[in-house]
Order: sequence, then structure tokens, then C-alpha cells
Amino acid sequence: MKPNFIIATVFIALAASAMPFFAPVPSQILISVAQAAETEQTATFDVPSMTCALCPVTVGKAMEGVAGVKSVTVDFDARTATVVFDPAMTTIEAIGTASANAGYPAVVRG
Ligand SMILES: [Cu+2]
Repeated sequence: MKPNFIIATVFIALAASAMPFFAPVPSQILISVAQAAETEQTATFDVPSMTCALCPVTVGKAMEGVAGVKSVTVDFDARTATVVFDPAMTTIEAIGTASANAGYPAVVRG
């Protein structure tokens, strides 16, 4: 009984730890995991050249393509992109450059 329970617990723990890398999970879970590890930073960029509803898709894909970027939330109405990233893996400059290379210069706020 008890060994089976331990094996099941380990399996669930392994599956849970692998999930962020292999399956889409709600971003809230990703954020809470990242905060626990203290390896995340959030930056908001002004992206004034977004002119239509498809622009945020391009901006989001460009920024998400940067290794270390965990999530991108683009607000078309506000012309902003909020990026959660691992500062050990990438930089605000690299994320802004990726957006600029896709045709949308992004200037970090603050
Ligand atoms: Cu557009």
C-alpha cells in the first residue's frame, strides 16, 4: 500500500514538473512556478506601430520566439506588450530587438 502511494506521488510530481515544457497550462500556473524559483521578470513595452488587429499576433510571436520568454500579453488598444521572461536567459534589449526585427519597434516603459 505505502510503496504504491509513494510511487504514485513521485510520478505525479514528475508529471507536474514536466508539464510546463510539454503541455499548454494556464499561465497562472507558469507564473506561480516561476515566482517560486525567482527567475522571472516582467517588462512592459510600448509598441506604437501596431495598426491593426493582426499586429499583436506578429509582435507576440516575435517576442515569444526569444529563448527565456515565458509569456507575452499584447494589448492592442493600449499599444503595449507585457512580457514575462527569465532574466538569466534573455534581456529586455533582446526582446525589444526581436520585436523591432519583426517590424514593430518596442520601447520598454519606465
Ligand atoms: Cu496589423
